[in-house]
Amino acid sequence: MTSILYVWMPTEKIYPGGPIYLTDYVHKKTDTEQKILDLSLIDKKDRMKKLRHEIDTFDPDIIAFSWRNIQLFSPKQDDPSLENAFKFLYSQNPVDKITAALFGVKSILRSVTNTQEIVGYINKTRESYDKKIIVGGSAFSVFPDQIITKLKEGIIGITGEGEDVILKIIEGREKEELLDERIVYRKGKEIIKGEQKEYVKMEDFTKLDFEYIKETFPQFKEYENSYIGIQTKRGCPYGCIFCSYPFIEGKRLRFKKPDILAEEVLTLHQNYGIKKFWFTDSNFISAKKTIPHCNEFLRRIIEGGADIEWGGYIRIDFINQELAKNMVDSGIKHFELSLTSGSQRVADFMHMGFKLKNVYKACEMIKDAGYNNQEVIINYSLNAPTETKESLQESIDTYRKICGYFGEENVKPYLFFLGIQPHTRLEEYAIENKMISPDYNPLAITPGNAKKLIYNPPPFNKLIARIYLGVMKKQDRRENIGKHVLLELEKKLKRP
Ligand code: B12
Ligand code: SF4
Repeated sequence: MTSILYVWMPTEKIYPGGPIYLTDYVHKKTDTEQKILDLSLIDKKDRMKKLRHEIDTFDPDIIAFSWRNIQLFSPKQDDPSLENAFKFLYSQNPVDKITAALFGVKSILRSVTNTQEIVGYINKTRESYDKKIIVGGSAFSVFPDQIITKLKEGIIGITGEGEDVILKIIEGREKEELLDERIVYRKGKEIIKGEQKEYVKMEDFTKLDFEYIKETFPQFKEYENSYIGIQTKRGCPYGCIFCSYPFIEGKRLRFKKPDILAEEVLTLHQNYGIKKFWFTDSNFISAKKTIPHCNEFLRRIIEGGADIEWGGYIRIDFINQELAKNMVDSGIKHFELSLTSGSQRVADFMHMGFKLKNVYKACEMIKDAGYNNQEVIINYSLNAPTETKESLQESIDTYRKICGYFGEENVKPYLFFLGIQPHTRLEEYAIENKMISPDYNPLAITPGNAKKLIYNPPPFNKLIARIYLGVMKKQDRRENIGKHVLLELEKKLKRP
């Protein structure tokens, strides 16, 4: 009988959905013995010792490292890294600049050290373990070329979904026989990649076996009060220029059956007391085709009488009245509208594929559905490609219009800057416009590089950064940073 040890690489505590889905799938198709070890829950100083101990006692035939995050900083409004990056780059106060530089060095060190730590676990394991090592997870999926070159030769990386490729590895197929999957491996300096011929058939997934999961993952109980990730579908048919999700999951939508999904939520709620769920799809509601599926899933949760709270990335431009009602009644935590820009022209340039008039119609539906004062978050990336003074004003106008539906006190514009990621059209655009060089290293975290990879070009870079820093200085405005930045920006734009 084959055995696999899955190792969830240390990151800020988050439910290890990837390895859990993999173990459940493998369990239903084979008699493989499996175990999940979550290194995030173990003190850093004890992690290597614990890993060695598990390898010695469990003696797995395959070690499957699951690596979720590599970019620990994020260009969003309440992340201290953004505030400090802006202070360092644009503050006119020399003391602020020095303090920010020190913070910057610290957060760069944190990111670099975390990456080195993770690469270290994999490569050190290789030194004393001569069976199969495989690596997957979303960090690997976004940066396969950069990561595989850091790992010892012979280790197999996998981009994207892992269910079927793991089955083939369990069957004993060698890397040369896996080129019909998205595998990545190294022969000296040469990187060899396979191409996935068939998606995993998500529509055939059966209900997760939680008793088995608790057995293979004894640390599961540590997550009972956290958001539990439920993936309802894979793929996103849109092509927003900054987004790498279609590269990770593919463009074709694949759905898990809604009755199975609802049963999973209800079982977790009723038998394990779970109250908080995150629908971890690239986008829970995206194209029109997703609407009937979302409706049936949410309706079944409501009928099951579950008192839960849920979140997820959603687009509302295609929702219908029934879905608006089901979202409200099933316990949506807040409406997070991923608009990116409130200017139709800029949204079109970014290939976002929505029409603002449909967003407004959807707001009306949500109101009519008995909306009960949840927060409405508008995700905005100010200073997006082709931004002008007029388009900035249009985003402010859109914010006001949405306030008109839900009340100013409930609407929170949430600001983040676009990050330039591999496998995106924005990366190509930035190279074409000489913002980054064609041979840039997306993982080199130097202050110069970080500045380039956060998309905030002139002429609005300083203006927006300084307005943001001004707002951050006032404690009472930190509650709704985005709103105050927009209002200040409007004042500045109106000045002759
Ligand atoms: C949902 C989501 C969130 C939710 C998570 C909610 C929750 N409770 O789970 C929220 C909004 C909170 C979030 C936050 C963050 N996220 Co996020 N998130 C996602 C998203 C959309 C889906 C992740 C997911 O859970 N998928 C479902 C599970 C089942 O899939 P999976 O883990 O990928 O596993 C599959 C495969 O990867 C593979 N696999 C996994 N492990 C292994 C191992 C082996 C050996 C093999 C063969 C295969 C394999 O098989 C699995 C099943 O098919 C992805 C983008 C995407 N489309 O993947 C970004 C993503 C994972 N997030 C990312 C980041 C950076 C973050 C943040 C750090 C952002 C920030 N700075 O705040 C935080 C970190 C939070 C934390 N504590 O760790 C990055 C990670 C990569 C990177 N660039 O570093 C991604 C890829 C987005 C991106 N393109 O940059 N996120
Ligand atoms: S931003 Fe959302 S809608 Fe656009 S491609 Fe990414 S997941 Fe799809």
